[in-house]
Amino acid sequence: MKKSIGIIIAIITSAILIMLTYYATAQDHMMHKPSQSINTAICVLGPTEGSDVSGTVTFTRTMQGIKVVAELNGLSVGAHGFHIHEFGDCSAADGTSAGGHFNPEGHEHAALEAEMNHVGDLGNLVADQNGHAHLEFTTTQIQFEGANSIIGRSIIVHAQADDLKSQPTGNAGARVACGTIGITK
Ligand SMILES: [Cu+2]
Ligand SMILES: [Zn+2]
Repeated sequence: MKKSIGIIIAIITSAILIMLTYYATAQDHMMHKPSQSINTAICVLGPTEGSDVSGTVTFTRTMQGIKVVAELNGLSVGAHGFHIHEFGDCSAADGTSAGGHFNPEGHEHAALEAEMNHVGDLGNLVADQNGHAHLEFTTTQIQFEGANSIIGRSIIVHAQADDLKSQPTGNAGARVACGTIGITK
């Protein structure tokens, strides 16, 4: 009788110890699990063949959407089409490896402000007399996750203005800069 009580106590003690160890391990995992969400991204753009255009575009998650800040140099004065293209591949000398406008929803090309457009339609950059363009806006059109995620895609800056209506590209001409969008720290 005494022996069996001893065995029962041993079993209960073991069970409690196993449970405590499991709980501590679970807590440890929860505390050290890295955040899955992406909060910032960057695109470093370089010139295509024969171009001098370069710059950066940063993306930051905010309560209102994703804030986009673009700084480009080496542009001709005036407006230049500014889009996210489907592929993050800038290997072709003329930037054509980046594919067409990022369009996961199958809409027509339009302005950034349009109700229906390509997810990649970011409108135009406008360069000053020094060839510098600065553009800032916040939008819910682009995402860091899901079907509309821009991570791993590219940004293309064009030689000419995007007219915001010609299909499928806004008639913005050659590609003068290309960069791949990547996650930042
Ligand atoms: Cu484009
Ligand atoms: Zn488009």
